Amino acid sequence: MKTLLAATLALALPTFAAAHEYTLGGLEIDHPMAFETAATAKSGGGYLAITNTGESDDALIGAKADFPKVQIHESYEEDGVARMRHVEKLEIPAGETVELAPGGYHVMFMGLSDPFEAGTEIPVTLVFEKAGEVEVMFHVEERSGDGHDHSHDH
Ligand SMILES: [Cu+2]
Repeated sequence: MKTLLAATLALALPTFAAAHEYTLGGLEIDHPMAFETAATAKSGGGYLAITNTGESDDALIGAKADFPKVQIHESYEEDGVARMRHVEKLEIPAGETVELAPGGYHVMFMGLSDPFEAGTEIPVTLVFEKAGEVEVMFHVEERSGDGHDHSHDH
């Protein structure tokens, strides 16, 4: 069983590593991903880039996934301490790209019962103020080891 699983993962890896994107109206959603989490992690961050190729502004107003709580967050620093706050509405101005990346905006998946494992996918519905909803797959990727550690407690 273990061998079979390893073989399947190896076959699937090139696909997972490749960039993937989605479009919804004038919005282009590029490479939704999350990093694998520690076994005890109760939350994990999701990252992606959203480009508004349309003529009018839009906004990301939420995300839905199969976890007890999912919110759009913004990381910031206060007195040298890394903190996060819930963002009700993340503006995606016409003609601009907004990146959700470690250290900034992210989709926060909270109340995990199992850790995120590299090579798996998380289905997430992104909710936009005007364009509506779109389901995308967040690819779970390995941490490089020397990158930013975005794990944090709530
Ligand atoms: Cu967060």
